[in-house]
Amino acid sequence: MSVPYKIVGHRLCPYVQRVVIVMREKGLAFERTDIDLDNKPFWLQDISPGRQVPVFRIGPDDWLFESGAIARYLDRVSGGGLMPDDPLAQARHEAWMGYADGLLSIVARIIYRDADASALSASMTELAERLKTIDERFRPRPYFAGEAFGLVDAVFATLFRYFPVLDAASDAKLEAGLPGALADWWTVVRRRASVTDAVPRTYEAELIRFIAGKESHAGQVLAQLNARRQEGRREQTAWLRR
Ligand SMILES: N[C@@H](CCC(=O)N[C@@H](CS)C(=O)NCC(=O)O)C(=O)O
Repeated sequence: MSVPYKIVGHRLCPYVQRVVIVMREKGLAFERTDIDLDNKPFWLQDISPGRQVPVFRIGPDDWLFESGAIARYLDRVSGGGLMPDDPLAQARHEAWMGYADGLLSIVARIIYRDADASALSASMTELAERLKTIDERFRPRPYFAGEAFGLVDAVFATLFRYFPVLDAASDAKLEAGLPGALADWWTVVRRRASVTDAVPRTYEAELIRFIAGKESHAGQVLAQLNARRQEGRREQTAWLRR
């Protein structure tokens, strides 16, 4: 009897999304269990040495960790196509995925650590500058991988998905300010089924609530925004009942 592929993840985690996007692109069936990272199940340590997600079951009691390793493995065992065959092109894609990880670290700094408006603004500026660098040196044509969607597109998609929410927390606007080629790429990729299916329908609202629970400046701004929205909804309901 074959054992289904299983992903242990978290509803909002960008690394989990990479694996899910690959599974969807390949049309592979899987089961997904999302866990609470503030209250990790005891069994996580048995299957994930760093107690992180994603973890991926490839067979009975056989688990893989690290999103990059999982994604590349899945691509190889299902006929390839998401990474270039040429070693040099492959190395360049690896390098840009590493660059995307650097941008995700800046996003994490915004969510968890930037304590005031000026720290937030500096991080947003850094993100905008790095996006400009991507546009200049690794311009999508029309995908980052060329004619076909690839793993590097999946990785960048999980990063770009943060922008509307970060923009709501700051005066700087990443999404509206995207350089032309990146804006065109994002318009297409954000609607791709594998990308939309990698997160819950309520992703944006959940992300806002998640960040609003943090003590960072972005957290405080989004908590106020949430409170205003709730107040607006209460007033609307009261008006409808009057
Ligand atoms: N390098 C890892 C990073 C995974 C990661 O940072 N996962 C986060 C959730 S997005 C996590 O499990 N955090 C819990 C923790 O570090 O304790 C990968 O690519 O799989």
